[in-house]
Amino acid sequence: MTSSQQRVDVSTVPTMKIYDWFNGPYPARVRIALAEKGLLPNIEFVAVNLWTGEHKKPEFLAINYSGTLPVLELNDGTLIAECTAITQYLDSLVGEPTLTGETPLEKGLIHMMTKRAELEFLDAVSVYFHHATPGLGPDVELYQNAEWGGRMRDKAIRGMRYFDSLLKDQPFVAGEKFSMADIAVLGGMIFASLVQLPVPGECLALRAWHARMQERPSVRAWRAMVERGAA
Ligand code: GTS
Repeated sequence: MTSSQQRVDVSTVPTMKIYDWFNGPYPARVRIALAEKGLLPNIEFVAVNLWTGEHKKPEFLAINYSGTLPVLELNDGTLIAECTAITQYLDSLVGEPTLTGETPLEKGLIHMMTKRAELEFLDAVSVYFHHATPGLGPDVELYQNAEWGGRMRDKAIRGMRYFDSLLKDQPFVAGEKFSMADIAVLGGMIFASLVQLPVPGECLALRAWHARMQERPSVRAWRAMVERGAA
């Protein structure tokens, strides 16, 4: 049986929980993936307040050892953390086309570019935020290293230039199709915008791709949820 034959109809998927924070960049990745897959109606969102450090309290660490958002909880209590893992699960569950690839080559390239989007861009912006800015505030940021944060800021800008160079020659981050890798770079753009880290002016291909992404119904749906606030 192929993976697409194992996928089920959205209407048969039981309600699942997502622990997240409404305007978080990593939560955005999963919210956009959910919208792409038509799964938003199946989700009960549980707000975990990052600004009060709820994600570092023992109650939440029991849900996710890493103390990060988002986390998916299935209706049998199974917990899946990490945006890539959650997206992989949702993608395998329902719907066409896939976000994580159909062929072995697509799967490999999408996985590589998603990891690269995290390592070279999104995670670097996150480290910059937590170390070289006030971050989530003194009660949550118990250790900061501004020098490391500054280096990660420079790394994130190099990452933007890298994705710009890639998008000069192809429409999407992993090639010809929209995928989880585009969503990961979008996460980086969302975080960069929140921390006022500008995209270099000469990154025209990255800017054009970003403008195109804003037209996707899934990205519009995510933005509408952010505008509605914590839910
Ligand atoms: N590798 C994790 C993933 O992919 O899920 C990273 C998740 C992550 O860093 N999430 C952020 C977090 O929990 C949420 S947000 O900043 O995007 O809203 N940060 C809190 C912290 O203290 O690190």
